[in-house]
Amino acid sequence: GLAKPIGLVEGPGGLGQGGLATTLQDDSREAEGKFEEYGYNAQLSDRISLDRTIPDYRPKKCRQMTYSPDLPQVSVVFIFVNEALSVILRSVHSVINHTPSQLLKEVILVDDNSDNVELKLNLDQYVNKRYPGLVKIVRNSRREGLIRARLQGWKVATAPVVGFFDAHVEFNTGWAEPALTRIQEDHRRIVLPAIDNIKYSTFEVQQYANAAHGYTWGLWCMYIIPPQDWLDHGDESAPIRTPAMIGCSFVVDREYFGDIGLLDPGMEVYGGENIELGMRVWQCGGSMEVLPCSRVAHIERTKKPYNNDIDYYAKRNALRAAEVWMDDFKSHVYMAWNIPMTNPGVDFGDVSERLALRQRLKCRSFRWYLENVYPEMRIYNDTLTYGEVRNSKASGYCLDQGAEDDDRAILYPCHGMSSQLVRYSADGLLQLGPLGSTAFLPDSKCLVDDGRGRTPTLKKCEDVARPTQRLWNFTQSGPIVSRDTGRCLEVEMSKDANFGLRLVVQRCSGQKWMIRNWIK
Ligand SMILES: *[C@@H]1O[C@H](CO)[C@@H](O)[C@H](O)[C@H]1NC(C)=O
Ligand SMILES: *[C@@H]1O[C@H](CO)[C@@H](O)[C@H](O)[C@H]1NC(C)=O
Ligand SMILES: [Mn+2]
Repeated sequence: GLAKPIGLVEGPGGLGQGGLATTLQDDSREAEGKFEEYGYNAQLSDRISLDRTIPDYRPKKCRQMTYSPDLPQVSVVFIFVNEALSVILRSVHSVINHTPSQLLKEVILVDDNSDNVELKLNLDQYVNKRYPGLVKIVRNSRREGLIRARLQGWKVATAPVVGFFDAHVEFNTGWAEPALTRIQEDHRRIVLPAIDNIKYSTFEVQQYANAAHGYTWGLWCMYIIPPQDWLDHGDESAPIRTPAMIGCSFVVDREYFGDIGLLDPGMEVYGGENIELGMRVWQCGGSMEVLPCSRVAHIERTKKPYNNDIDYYAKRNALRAAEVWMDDFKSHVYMAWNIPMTNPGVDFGDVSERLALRQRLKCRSFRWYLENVYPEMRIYNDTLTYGEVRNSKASGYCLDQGAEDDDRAILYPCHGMSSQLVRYSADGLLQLGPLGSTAFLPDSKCLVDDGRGRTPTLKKCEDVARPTQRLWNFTQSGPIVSRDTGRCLEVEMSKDANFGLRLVVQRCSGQKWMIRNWIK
């Protein structure tokens, strides 16, 4: 079974308090403070050996494989900001201990302007003494974000292959050889070591199931089930085709990475660059794969740096990727974030250089990529209008999917988040709630007038008994009329309803509805 549910990763989430039980009573306050600062149990990390070896979770077959004696060398880049020193050092020790020394050219630590003093002198002194000449430290004089921090590391790297990692990882035995082999065979392959989990509270390592890395239309990453042909093939050690990457670990030919445009330096902080690289490498003639024989364990922190603004940056970066790589499908990204396509309220900067790059590399269409690399994506190209829907009788209120497990649409003060995403499609469906995005997630539901009672319901579109019950006529500033019953969706004032407003289907009284955005 899967150790990791298929779904969003690295999303917001509360602190897991359970792990703190492992720390002693008298210093629990300090432990808690560090936990909140780093998003993992840093005090426990300080007590765990820097040289521990994690369990070997490679598929059995990997252990029998042999590799060429002339593999290219790798430069390993770790990026960090305000990370616990022991966690960074364990990442460094781990890669040095688990990479054949003739293959490891250097380790590059990129400090994105951390505040912690122990990450300055202490770190320098430690690595210069312990690993003289092997570890380079690059320091950003201002905070650039983790995307441009990786690019700083790439500039300094000298080996033919570069691996980029978060600085809270540990390496499995034999991680390097299969990755370097795949890149030596074809330098246009971007290789992702398979990811296992280091529990943030106990630092135990837990194996994750084989997965590819996908994303939603908001361009937020998630683990997905490997492609059917990989599953059918039945070889757990085989590379897994992947549409994009989670981003905490990837290995790439140094020159090729430069040729295809690195990561978009116009993106801020992190989020979206991992998806954009996936689209770009595939559309421009390369490929991306997860390699089950090459494994890295990673801490999913409960708290990230730049946490407060990450939604804004993820949205901004997503729009850059959409505008450059997604052709007509860029509408799906605007829909997913529930923002208009013109004047979206987000300044995504200048993308002209990225568009020129796409021209220069003569890259394929996004449609080609969807069909060949990410067929699990749901396509919403029949959408005519989308966004918040308001009634002239209650203008501060919007149609809302209400509680997720409930089948009632409601009116709720407008906030523009995805529970208030309404889509009206060419065939007359009126759908509410966040885009399901892929076959792995439930899709938004259809508004239904089943002719019984006065309450409109929300149902899975395919479950509606009579298909016409889910069809509506809707024109801007006009009524919303059921094609099945001829009744109208209307607002009724009622003392005992939430906010004094009830959503009903009734004989049309001439109420008008407005929807916010059009697909261009
Ligand atoms: C929508 O996408 C489907 C599947 O790719 C395609 O067959 C259809 O022609 C598209 N429709 C429009 C309006 O672009
Ligand atoms: C819906 O619109 C179509 C096309 O304009 C029209 O023929 C039909 O009568 C309308 N249905 C209702 C119930 O208003
Ligand atoms: Mn990470």
